[in-house]
Amino acid sequence: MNKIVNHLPTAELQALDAAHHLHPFTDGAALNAKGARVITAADGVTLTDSDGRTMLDAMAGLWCVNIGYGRKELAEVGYQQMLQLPYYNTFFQTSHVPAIELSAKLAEIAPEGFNHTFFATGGSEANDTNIRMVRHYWATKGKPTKKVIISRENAYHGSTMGGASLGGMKGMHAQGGLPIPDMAYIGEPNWYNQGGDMSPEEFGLMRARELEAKIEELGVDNVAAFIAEPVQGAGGVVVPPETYWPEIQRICDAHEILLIADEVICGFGRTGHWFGTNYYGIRPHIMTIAKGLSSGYAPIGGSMVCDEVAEVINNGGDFAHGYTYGGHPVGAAVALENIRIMQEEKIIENGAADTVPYLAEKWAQFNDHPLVGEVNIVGFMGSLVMTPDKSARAKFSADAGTVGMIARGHCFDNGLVMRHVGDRMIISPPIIINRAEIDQMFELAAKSLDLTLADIKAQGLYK
Ligand code: PXG
Repeated sequence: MNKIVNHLPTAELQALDAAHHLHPFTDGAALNAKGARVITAADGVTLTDSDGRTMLDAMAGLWCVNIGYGRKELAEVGYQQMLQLPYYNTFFQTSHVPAIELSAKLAEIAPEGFNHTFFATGGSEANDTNIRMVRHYWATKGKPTKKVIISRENAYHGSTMGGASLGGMKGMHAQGGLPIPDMAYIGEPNWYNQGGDMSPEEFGLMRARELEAKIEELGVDNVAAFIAEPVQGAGGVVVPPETYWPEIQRICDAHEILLIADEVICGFGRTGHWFGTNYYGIRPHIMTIAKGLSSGYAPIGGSMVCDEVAEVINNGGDFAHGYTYGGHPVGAAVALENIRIMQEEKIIENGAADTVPYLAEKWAQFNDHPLVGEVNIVGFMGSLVMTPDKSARAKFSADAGTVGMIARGHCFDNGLVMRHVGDRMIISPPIIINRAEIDQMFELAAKSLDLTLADIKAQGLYK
C-alpha cells in the first residue's frame, strides 16, 4: 500500500499545529506547550504516529472506525463516487443514487417500522434535525405547545447549540449560553457513582421514574420527546441497570411523547447488534445515526424515523430544514460499502458469537484488580471505574480525573489508546478486533493500571 510518509518532522508539525490549529475539547495552551501527537497512518486496529510508533487503538478513533482501518474497498468506492458525481444535493426536487440506495439499505437493517432517513453529516447535526423535527411533528398534529425535550444529566448528544443543549454536560452548558429554551433534564442511570445504598435494580427504576415525574411536572401537553443513548458513551460507558430501559419504555408508551434513541455510538455493531435498540429491545420513534454508519471513513449521519413520524413529516408541507452536505454522495457511497462489508463478512454476527463473549470474559478479570471498583461491558464498549476503596465505591481524594489522567498517560506510553472520563477508563475498539488483539489490549491495560496504582500509592492517593 502507498503510505504517505513525506511529511515534515514531528517537531515542525507540532509547531505549525500550535501556531495555527485550534483543537476541540482541548486546553490549547497546555497542548501547545507539549505538542500534539500526530497520527499519520493506521491499519486494522493499529495507529502509527509521525515518529513511526504504533499504538493499539482501543477507541476506534472516536468510537467510529467499527470496521477497522485500511479497508481499500471504502477508499475505492469514495474515489469512484468522486469521479462519477462528487457532489449534488437532495433539496429542491432532486435526489442522487447513493442517498437513495443508502436510505433503502438502512430501512433493511433497522428495526421494523424504520423505513425513512433524513441525512446530515454527523451526529450533532442529526440531533439538531431531531429537535426541529419533533417540534414540527407535534405542531403539524395540532399540538404546537409540545416543545420540551427531556434529556439526562451527563448525556452527550453533540456540540452544536442544539446538540450540546440536548446533552447534559454542565461544563458545556457553561460556555456559550446553553441550553437553548425548552430543554429539561433527569438524572443519569449511573448506579456506581450515584446509587448509594440502593440495589442497581431499585436505582434503575428510580431513575427511570424521574422521567414520569418530569413529564407530569411539565405537563404532557408541553413535552415533545425524551432522548437518550442506549448506553451513555462519552459520559463514561455508563451501562444502565437492567430495570432501566423496560421502565423507560413503559413510561414512553404510557404518555404521548416521542422516544429518540441516540445510536451515534451504539449503532452499527458497537453493542454486538446492529443497534443498541436491538440490544435492549427498545422501541424508539427516532434513531440518531453517525460514526459507525461509515466507520468514520467519510462524514455522514442522519435521523432514522419510524413510519408514523415519516408520514406526518411527509404530509406536513415544507419541512424548512437541511444541510448542504446532508447525505453527501461520497459519504453515502462509503456508508453503503461499509454496510455491505459488515453484512457480507457477517462482522456483527461473528463478533457476537466469538469476540463479544471473549472480550467480556477478559474485561471481567479486571474485577480482581485492586484499583478497579466496577467493570462494565456491552458488546464492544466497556469501562473500568477506578477507586481507592472497592467496598465503599469511594472516590479519590484528588480532583476527579486526576487518576484517570495518570492512567491515560501510562496507556499511551505503553502503546494503548484507552481514554479516561473522570476516573473511568473506557474502551471502544474496532469491532473487527480479534482474540489475539483483545489479549494484547488486555495486557497493555493491565500493565497501565499496575503502573497507575504504583504512582498513586507513591502520591498517597491510594490507601
Ligand atoms: N450523539 C452521541 C451519542 C455521540 O457520542 C454525537 C451525538 C455527536 O456526533 P458528531 O458526529 O457531531 O460528533 C456523539 C459524538 C468523547 C466524544 O469525548 C464523543 C463524541 C464526539 C466527540 C468526543 O467521547 N460523540
